[in-house]
Amino acid sequence: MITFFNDSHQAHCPAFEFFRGERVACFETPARAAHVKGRLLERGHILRTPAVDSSPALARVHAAPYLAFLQHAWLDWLDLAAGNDQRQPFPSVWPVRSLRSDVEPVNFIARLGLYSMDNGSPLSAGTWQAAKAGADTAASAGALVAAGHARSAFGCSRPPGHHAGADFMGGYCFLNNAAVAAQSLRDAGAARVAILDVDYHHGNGTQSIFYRRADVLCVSLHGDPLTEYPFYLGHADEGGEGEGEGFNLNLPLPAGCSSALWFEALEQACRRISLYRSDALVVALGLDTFAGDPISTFSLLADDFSRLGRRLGAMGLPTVFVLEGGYAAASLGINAVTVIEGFEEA
Ligand code: Q9C
Ligand code: ZN
Repeated sequence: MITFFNDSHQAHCPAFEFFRGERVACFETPARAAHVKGRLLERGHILRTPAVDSSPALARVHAAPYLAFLQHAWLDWLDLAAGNDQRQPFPSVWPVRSLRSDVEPVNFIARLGLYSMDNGSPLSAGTWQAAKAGADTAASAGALVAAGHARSAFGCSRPPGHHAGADFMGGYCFLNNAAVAAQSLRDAGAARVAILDVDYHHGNGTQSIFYRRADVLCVSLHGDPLTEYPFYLGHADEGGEGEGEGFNLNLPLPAGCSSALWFEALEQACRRISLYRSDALVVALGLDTFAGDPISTFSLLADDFSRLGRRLGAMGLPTVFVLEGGYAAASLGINAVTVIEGFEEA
């Protein structure tokens, strides 16, 4: 499969995150994408450097003040104090319920809190460059498929995107690559686009971006937010609002559930997408459903990833894959490419 890949993903390389109150090494690492690249090359897939600028799509799915904040965040951080190039900024305060989020403070950490849903999205010097290059891979894959030059393409993006909303980062995500791919397809003429999110975690950012729109159907299967991140979105009763009513489908599954149950949910997801009769499909390809994932509780194995790919291929739709989570880095390349090759087999 034609894959868009940019080595500047490596520029996003924070040193640590918080996990159960402790500083731990980041789960979301440059090695992840390196493993996917290695496996793609090993299996003879074609890697291209993205040549499409995602800026127009980004402007349609993200808020301008958030994009401006993210683009300048590292330099603003450096301006705060000598030695900050050796430190990582983290938000420490958030505008919940009765607080105002319509006035952007001057204080950098307060602005970081305003534009974050959690403290789990560490920034580093090259975060903007990497995230923008990742969004470019999604826009390039969308443009290629929209032009009919290929039935499918893979935007091998890092950092991931599906927790990032119109005006916030979260869950290791900064720019919503799946939303960029869907918007790129729409802007190139697809009347209806479906997004299927198979990451272990609910794609809260993607859902919220398209929640009031009928032109992009969002379907997600994921660990039940009652017990799993992102906790505050992803329930079964979230069906969309206004014009978007009926165009969001969540299929939460109990933590620890079997692959058999997961595939039953996938069937429901595929049925909903078929009914929608979309012109294209975007797959938010998280591989943290893998049995060996260090932060998740589903049990998918290699054969399951192949079956997933074949089922997606059988949908018969022009399809763009974008990489999301998956933290068993050494297995990520094999698992991602197994889905891709299953798709091509179908
Ligand atoms: N820092 C994706 O799979 N973090 N994001 C838990 C606390 C939440 C996962 C650890 C996991 C987010 C794209
Ligand atoms: Zn995930």
